[in-house]
Amino acid sequence: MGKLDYGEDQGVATKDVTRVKQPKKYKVILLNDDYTTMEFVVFILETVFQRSHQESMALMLSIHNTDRGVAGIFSFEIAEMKVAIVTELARKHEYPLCCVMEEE
Ligand code: TYC
Repeated sequence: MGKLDYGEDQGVATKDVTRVKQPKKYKVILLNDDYTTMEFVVFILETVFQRSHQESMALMLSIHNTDRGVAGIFSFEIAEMKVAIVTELARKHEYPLCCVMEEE
């Protein structure tokens, strides 16, 4: 009597809320230029970005007409690697093709 009853089963309700942050994604973007051949851009889209021939043709033409286009969306490390591979292949073939990444 006279004592507060802190009954064991009446504690403050708590709730564990675990918020899992989604890792950021990055767009790998190809820029248009006047010197890289259409065939080379299609080759890049097919081999580095695993696009079908039809898809690659359509995307290449869209980049040609609008000046830029998204080749794919990846985690930071994969996007960085794709940019490096495209840049190396372009330089090896002496094309000025520009490939950059942007946070989605
Ligand atoms: N504009 C180039 C041409 O007419 C083709 C091209 C397309 C180049 C897309 C770069 O990202 C590019 N030969």
